[in-house]
Order: sequence, then structure tokens, then C-alpha cells
Amino acid sequence: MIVTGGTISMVQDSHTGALRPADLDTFRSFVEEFERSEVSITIRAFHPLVDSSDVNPPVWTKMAEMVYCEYDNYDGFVVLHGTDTMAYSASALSFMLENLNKPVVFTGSQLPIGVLRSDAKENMLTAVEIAAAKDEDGNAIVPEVTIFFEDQLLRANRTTKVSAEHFSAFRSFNYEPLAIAGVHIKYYPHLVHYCDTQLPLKLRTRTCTDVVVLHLFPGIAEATVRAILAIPNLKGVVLETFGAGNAPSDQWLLEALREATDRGVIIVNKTQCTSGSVEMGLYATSLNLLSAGVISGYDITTEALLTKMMYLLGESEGDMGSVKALLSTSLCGEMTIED
Ligand code: ASN
Repeated sequence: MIVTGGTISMVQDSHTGALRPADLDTFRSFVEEFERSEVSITIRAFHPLVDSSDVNPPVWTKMAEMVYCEYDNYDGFVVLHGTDTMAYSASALSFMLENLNKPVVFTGSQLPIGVLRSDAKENMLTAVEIAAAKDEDGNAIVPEVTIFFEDQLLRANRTTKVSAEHFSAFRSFNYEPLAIAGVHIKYYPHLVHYCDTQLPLKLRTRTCTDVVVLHLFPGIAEATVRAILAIPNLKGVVLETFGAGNAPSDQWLLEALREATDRGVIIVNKTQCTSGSVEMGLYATSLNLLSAGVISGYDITTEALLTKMMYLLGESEGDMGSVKALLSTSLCGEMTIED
């Protein structure tokens, strides 16, 4: 269990009422029930613990390295993480840990672990059970990077945080849950992404942050779009469009996008809708984007697309052709490509 921080790692100071980091004994006391059964757990914590708003690519690297270095020593990994950017971190690790054959389950909580009504205990204990779960042949049931929250086990790179209030804080709009935890934990193995077990785990932690999210809105000004596309060293743009991937048909917009793609900037079309897919060419307003060199992001989440872009641009050594090709390929179940 890797404790990185977030609300799940906080207790309330009995004197001041302020939240402060829990010590490791707090986590140990919750998981010691497991220790009496056949699951043994080692707890490693970040020093200092971090709020997930401060998690960035170097911190993703640290998490991925911790999994990689201990990969042969454990059957599964649980990452306790703040909820705010959990979907980004978990998506990033799904790309950084290539050929993963063991569960890496992210979880967190909406209320601190030291608060009576906290959702921390259930989330943490079920995440441990899922990380340790094996089928009758002794193979991990869900050997991919996932997020467990409230009662759903979701593929990490399909997941988005949807609520700052509810205990059920995450959704995967375009892919069914991999398991549902009720009285029993019901797994759906036919939905799980399996890697070739013969291939060794590869750690790929080089990232490039010369990327931007350009969220279109009715009335967006030419100067705004041109200023964003003129960012020095810009390499990748997540273009958040309307509906099935549509954009205003203003000539200046298409010209600005065309100029950027001609300079080698990769622009990927991602719908602002939470569910459904980009279908380029369905309307004239997205056909224009195709002719401006914009590529489809299909039904990917913004979190997965952004982290995939950072990872591909970081690992590509300047081979933009292969970055483009891989952005149009589902690497570990992050998108559904309809023919
Ligand atoms: N601010 C916290 C975090 O993301 C929120 C939480 O964990 N519920 O670190």
C-alpha cells in the first residue's frame, strides 16, 4: 500500500479541529484484520504527504517507480491518493506501467480517515481485497490500473471525478465497471484488459508538458485561440469540442488550426460531453476539423488523453508520426474505436 496523501490520509486534530496527516499506525490499525487472514500488507508513505492538487508528472514517476521496484515482491498494489486529481495520476500510471500483469488499485476518500462517517475505511479495505483477488488458477482477477470508489471498480483511464460532495465521486461514462462491491464483490472479467503475461513490465516515465487543453465555447475570440496555439514549444492540444466533435465553422478558426498542425502541433478532438464519442465527418462542422489536420480522440476522457499525450510526446524522441499513430490507437483500453 502506497500512501501518497489526500483526504484519506488526514485525521482531525482533537484540540484544534484542523486536519493533519495521519501517522502510519492509523492505516496499520485498519488493515490489521487482513494480516490475520492470508493477506500480508506493507505500507509505504510519501514524506511529506501531498494534496493531489500538487501531484504532477514527477510525482506520477515516483509512484510508478515504487510499483516497478517492488513489482516482483507483491501480488498487487493499492495507492491511497487525493481524489481531486486521482483520475489523472491513475491514467498516467496506466500508460507508464507497460505490460502490467498485476492489480494497481487507486482509492481515496471524501471524508478524512479520522472522521467518524468517513468513507476511507470501506474504500481502503475493499481496494486491498481487490488488489489481492485471484481466480481459481491463481491469476490476478483485475491486473490493470483501476480506481475503486464507493462500490465501483473502474478502469483508471476511463474515469473522471464527478462530485465534490457525494461518496460516489467517480464515474466511467464510456466503459462499464470492472467490478461492483456489494455484499459480494462481483467481477466482470470479460471487461478486463489483459496484457501478454510473457512480456516483462516496462517503466516509461518520460513525459512532456508542452501540451494544452483548448476548451471551445460559443463566441471564443480569434485572439484567444491564436494566443493559445502560439505558446512557445507547443506540441499537443486537447481540443474540447461540442457534441460529436463539432466546432464553429469560422474560417479564422480552421486556418489557425491548420497553421498549427502544419507546424507539427498534434491536435486531438475530444468532446465536451461526458459520454459518447467524437464522430468526425458526421457533421460538416467536424469535417472541417479533419481537413485542418485534427485527429479524433473517439470516446477518451480528457484526463486519459492529456496524460497519454504527455507520455507519448515524452517517450517519442521527436517521432511525431508515431505519436499521432499511437494517439489513434487504444493502448490499454482507454478508448473504443468504432470502424
Ligand atoms: N483535496 C483532496 C485531494 O485531492 C480531496 C480529497 O482527497 N478528497 O488531495
